[in-house]
Amino acid sequence: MTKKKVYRNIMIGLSICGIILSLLHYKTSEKKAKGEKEIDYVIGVSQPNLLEPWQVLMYEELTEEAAKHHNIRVIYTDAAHSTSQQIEEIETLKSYGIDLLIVSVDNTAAMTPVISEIYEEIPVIVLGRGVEGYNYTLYIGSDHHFIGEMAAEAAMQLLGNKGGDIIELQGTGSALQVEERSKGFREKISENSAYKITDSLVANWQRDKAEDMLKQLLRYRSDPPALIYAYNDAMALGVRKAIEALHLNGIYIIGSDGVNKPDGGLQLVKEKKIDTTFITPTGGKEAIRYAIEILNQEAEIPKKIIVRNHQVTPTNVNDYIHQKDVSIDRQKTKHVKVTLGFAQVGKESGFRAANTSSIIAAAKDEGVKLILKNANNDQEKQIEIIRGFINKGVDVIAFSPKVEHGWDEVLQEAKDAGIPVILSDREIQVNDSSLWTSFIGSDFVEEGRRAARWLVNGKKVPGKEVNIIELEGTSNAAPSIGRKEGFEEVLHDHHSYRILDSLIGDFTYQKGKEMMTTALARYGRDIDVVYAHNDDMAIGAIEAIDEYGLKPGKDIKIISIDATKKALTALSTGKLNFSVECNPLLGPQLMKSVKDLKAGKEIPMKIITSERTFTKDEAKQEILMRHY
Ligand code: GYE
Repeated sequence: MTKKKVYRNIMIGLSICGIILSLLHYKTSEKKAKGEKEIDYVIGVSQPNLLEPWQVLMYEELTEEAAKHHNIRVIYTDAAHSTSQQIEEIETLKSYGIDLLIVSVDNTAAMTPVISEIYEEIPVIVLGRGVEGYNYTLYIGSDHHFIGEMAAEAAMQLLGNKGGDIIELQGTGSALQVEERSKGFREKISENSAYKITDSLVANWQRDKAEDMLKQLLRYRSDPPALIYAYNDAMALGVRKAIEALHLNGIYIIGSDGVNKPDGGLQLVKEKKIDTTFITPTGGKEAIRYAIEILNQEAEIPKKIIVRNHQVTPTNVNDYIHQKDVSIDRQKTKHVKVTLGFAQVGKESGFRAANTSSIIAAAKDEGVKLILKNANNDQEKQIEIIRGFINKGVDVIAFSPKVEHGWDEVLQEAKDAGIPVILSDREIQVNDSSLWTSFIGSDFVEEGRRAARWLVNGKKVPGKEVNIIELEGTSNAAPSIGRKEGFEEVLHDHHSYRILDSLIGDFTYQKGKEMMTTALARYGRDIDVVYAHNDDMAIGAIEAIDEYGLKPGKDIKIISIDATKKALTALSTGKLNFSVECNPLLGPQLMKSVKDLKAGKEIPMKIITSERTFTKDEAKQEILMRHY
């Protein structure tokens, strides 16, 4: 079929969809042939509907940002709440030859395989609402579990200890973010038995449907609920209309999205039609900016950008209504002058050495004044260093927290001093999540899952029972906790795999070797596999196995995390069997965030790095390019 016919069929296909909001009237080659402005890239956008105000805002942000970049053309599609139509439109966009897809989903289960498939051919940015797994280039959106927790805290503040009955009004029944939000809400609410979720309804994000369902539910209800939590502001407005129609009083309403438009969440809070809402950025502007970076193959692209949500109440609503654009525009923050105090956790591993080098090099490249001090794996020392930065009055503080707990006091001091804090490579647990501004690092639970998936997929170890020795990192450190959780989560469904023993190797070569020697003395040839939370402990274990008289990589399989060069070398020689990457090169992203912060921009709540895994053959290729 000639290109002309393909083009004609696509045009027919697209017009059948009947929902195209803007369509290319030329092919790039034809455009170039006519000598008109160069179009470097064609980007496809697939939205599940343009009925929700939040999706409309996403479209507006996408189009506004796209208009600034004259070397791209964007095709927008709107599936009008039909999953089958959204799938059809994505196929059409693909057949048209787009260079990158930006997609927002409603039906996670149906859209995940479709996105996985197109991701095999072109980059995909998933926007606002997630999909299962990691088969996409970049996710930009909220942590929906976190939004659910915020809503629960707001509900408890509104109801007080008296508590009361709560109705939950969800968007759709088949969306990952609805499940995550409900889980976050219910987990937090269940902490106090005075609160009871009596009903959970699905109103498809629609105001009128919410109104009708609530009227039906409450019309004959003798005891109305104390509070209704609607997953978007449109449904929250429907709740308000139903309550007014039934002449009910005293029912609190919580919404979500915080769109600044007529009948949007901000106006509803201002007009006291709802009690509170949460700003849920659509990520539309960032999606276009990252799309161009991806297509230009610029610097490292993260795997996930988790935007920050803000609670809006009658006391702060005007601040948000009049808020200026806080989205990040690198062109404007490039030359910002800033001083960063970095409290490095220690020098315990190859990862750490590469991480420190990356931070120093990136500060130099970005013109950031860096004061880097090393705590030598001592939390008290790290707190002292942070206090020193506060007293010095640096612009931003960043640190790699040795462990998850014990930071509330010193971070409160930083907050009181007006100094934002960025967590580098490890997260923390604090009572007030506003004590830290952003986290840049890995998904440790996924790293643990990847290690276990390699082990259980395919018969890596002969025999029925597989006995595993786990070498854990520093106790109570986020990577140790997450890697253990993810590994055990996968093993949970494979009963022939069991962890014989877990020993603390503290992420160091020396302790890793000592612990492996202890394990060999205890279990000897019963050991089939070693799962090491990092390479340094794995290398120590390899030596201990050698000295014991067994062959590492053969008699005992070894899995490790970090994928530093020494691990890749052991992998290529067969002494290690599988390596999960944990990216230490956080410097460039950290410096961009530091400058954006100083420029008054809002940086993401979390930036999760993109990471791979390596088998023996893949290691041989990677080693040629590795400098750490
Ligand atoms: O895996 C290990 C280092 O915090 C992710 O700490 C980092 C971990 C890394 O000692 O090698």
